[in-house]
Amino acid sequence: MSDRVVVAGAVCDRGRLLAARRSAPPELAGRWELPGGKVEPGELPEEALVRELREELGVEARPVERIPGAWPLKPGLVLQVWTAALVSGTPRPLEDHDELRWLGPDEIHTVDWLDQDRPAVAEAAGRLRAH
Ligand code: DCM
Repeated sequence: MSDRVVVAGAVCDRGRLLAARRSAPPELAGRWELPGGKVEPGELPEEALVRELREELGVEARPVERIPGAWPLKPGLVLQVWTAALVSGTPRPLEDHDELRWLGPDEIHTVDWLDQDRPAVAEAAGRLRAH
């Protein structure tokens, strides 16, 4: 059986990347991540990303492109990441997070990212710098 996918968004706006601090579970609380969540059966990853960003942040976002790679989270669960553009709304920590921060390319390392998010964060930060 194939792995269940967790999809996360490298949400970019005006040259900055959105970081979200997890409020749960206890072993992940306080660490920073690219917001997202599990793809539901019958959903495309891009659809799941739009839904999760709407639920968690109260924004409309548009998936732009997949960041190559897939990072194992635990047995049967794998992380995939898309860059995403903010279409409307101002992100607020509605679910799962207790703080949000917009980070410029030189601020990427100022928060304690989840280990599994770091390769995609580095790639997204490089793309911010290039634009
Ligand atoms: N997860 C992660 N990195 C992200 C988003 C989620 O490692 N950027 C992990 C945390 C959980 C699982 O995926 O183990 C499901 O996420 P959630 O609890 O947000 O649905």
